[in-house]
Amino acid sequence: MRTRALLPALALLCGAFCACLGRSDTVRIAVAVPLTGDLSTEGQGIQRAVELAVAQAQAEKGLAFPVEVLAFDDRAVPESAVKAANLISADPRIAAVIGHFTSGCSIAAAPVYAAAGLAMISPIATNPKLTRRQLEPGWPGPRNVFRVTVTDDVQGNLAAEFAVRRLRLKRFFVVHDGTPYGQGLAEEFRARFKRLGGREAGLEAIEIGERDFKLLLARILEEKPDGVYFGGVYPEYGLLLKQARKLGLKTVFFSGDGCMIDALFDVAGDAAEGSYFTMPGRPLEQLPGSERFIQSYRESYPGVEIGQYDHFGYDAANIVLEALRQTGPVSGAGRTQLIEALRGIRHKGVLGVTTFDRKGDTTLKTVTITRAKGRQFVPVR
Ligand code: ABU
Repeated sequence: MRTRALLPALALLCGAFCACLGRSDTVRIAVAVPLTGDLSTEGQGIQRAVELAVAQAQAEKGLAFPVEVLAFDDRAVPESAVKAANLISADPRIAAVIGHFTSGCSIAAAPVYAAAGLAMISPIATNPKLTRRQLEPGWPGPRNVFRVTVTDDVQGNLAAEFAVRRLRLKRFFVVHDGTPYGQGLAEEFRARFKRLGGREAGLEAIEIGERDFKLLLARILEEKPDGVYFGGVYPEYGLLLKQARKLGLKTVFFSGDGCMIDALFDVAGDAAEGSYFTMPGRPLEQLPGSERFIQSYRESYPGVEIGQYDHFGYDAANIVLEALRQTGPVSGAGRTQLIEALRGIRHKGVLGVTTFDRKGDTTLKTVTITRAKGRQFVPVR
């Protein structure tokens, strides 16, 4: 299996808050996401959202101490994520990590942070294993992992129910990219689809970075399924859709949040039209807490489109800031205090009121189904 290319060194970028450098009570928040590579647009958006949350907190003087943001590039490669996690854990002034973006990176890095007693909040890594593992024996530290997104068991189940009950589809061909996210989501869909009486027309894995799906599509054409379910992210999915439509494959396509990203339309063009997606939560504009976020994001980053999942990063950062207001500045071994504060947090943010369950997962469980229409994702359920 090919993986995205590794950078020899991790890029360490200082956030915009250098005025606070040099003060001994300065608290650092790390944001560890893909800043280069295929998923860099999403990572950079989350970085901007975290920096916005911190800048607002400082401007509103809601904090008695300075906070700075340090950004680390994991390139969406688990090995790079572990390197970043080691660097982050070694800095005693980093109080918490917002990250990582992919489930593969998050799962790889989480035990490193646990061993250092460092809190991690993933904005959008959705594989259930990420948080479940910390309840198992042998976890190398405190239960330090949190996330603000609903998980793939909920997404996969809802997609299967919609496919069977609403779309009346009986035979699905399932494709995934072999990653913890893509394969995990596809497995959740398969299991529920079969329990609901659906039949599997085929199951195939592709590789990250794969660009030519001729052989796979020939097989799908031969099987004539009612639908294709894809577990993975948009760069590969966009090409799969494009090539499928070019070959005249008219079947229904369905995928998850990793494909429901505007950049899909840049890759797939009109071939994405009519395909279905699941996304955690509700579309940003429909969230009651979104107005201030949208306005301040646009003021701070004129001309920059708000990414599909930037507000997840924004809420994650505000949750860390709220916990820091309770604990005051933490560093080194004292960072575990922040984990305790996060466990009890009740944060009213853009996503709604976030609290965490015993596993560290958000108690917000809404999933929306959308359909691509005119290069937009239109909610259908
Ligand atoms: N949840 C979509 C993409 C991130 C992940 O790997 O989970």
